[in-house]
Amino acid sequence: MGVVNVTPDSFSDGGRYLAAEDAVAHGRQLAAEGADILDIGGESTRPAGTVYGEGAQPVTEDEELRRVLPVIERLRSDDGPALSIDSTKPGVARAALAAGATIVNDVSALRFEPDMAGVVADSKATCCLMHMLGEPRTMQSDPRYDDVVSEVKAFLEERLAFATGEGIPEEKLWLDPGIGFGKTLEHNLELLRRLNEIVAIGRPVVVGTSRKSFLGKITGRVEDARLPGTIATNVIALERGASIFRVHDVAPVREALAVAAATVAAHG
Ligand code: HH2
Repeated sequence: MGVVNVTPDSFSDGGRYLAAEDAVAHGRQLAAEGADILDIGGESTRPAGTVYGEGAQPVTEDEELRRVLPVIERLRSDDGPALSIDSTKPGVARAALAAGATIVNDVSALRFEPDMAGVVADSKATCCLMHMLGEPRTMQSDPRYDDVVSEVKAFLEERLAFATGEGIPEEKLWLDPGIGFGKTLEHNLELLRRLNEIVAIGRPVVVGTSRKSFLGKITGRVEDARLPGTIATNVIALERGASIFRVHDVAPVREALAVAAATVAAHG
């Protein structure tokens, strides 16, 4: 899953693809690099905190639509990778699905807006349910868990039950532990180390480690220089059973995952 951020303030590439033509060109580049899915977002979830400054500013529905719709319409006409809308707003998801997206990536796991579940159910879209502690602006202020993996797992099981109860078929649901969303470095590492426990729920697991700050805490590298850490964590996630890898750098991660997958594949 390649990331297309049509935002001025995303943590690693904010402002780079804010113009629709730049975002479309970037999406085409990621498609050429082998992305199976393009995840298109018009609102950053960058948290507030010392390394982030103020955090991302909330975006109105109109502005979010103005950013993402032209990009979805043009990428759709390419007949390329499946398109995912990264949004928590039902109005944005509905319009994106009408324009050709087939996946809703809701980082609130259908919690922020009561209408979101119905939009997904009615459209028969696939939906990614992600764990987040609290909400983006506050999630990084002293997150605490007794056992992060059990708590994230219980949350995802509850959200899965909620989503199916709202009429979204289980086969349409993906789960994501939400790396970096209300987690310390240790929490993120523990979730990756024990990702098999999340995989055991029985739905495809999405992981998003790409360029995130916990990698910088280990390597000392800035966002653009976190590809080695991104590759290491995605390889571990694959070995632990993840199946969708949300990344900014599709070609190198895809290549690393092809080798990792060949290595772990069972034969005979
Ligand atoms: N991470 C980000 C955004 N959306 N969605 C899922 N399912 N999983 C993730 O880990 C995830 C996500 C944050 O990354 P990015 O889009 O690059 O930054 P920003 O939110 O600042 O736009």
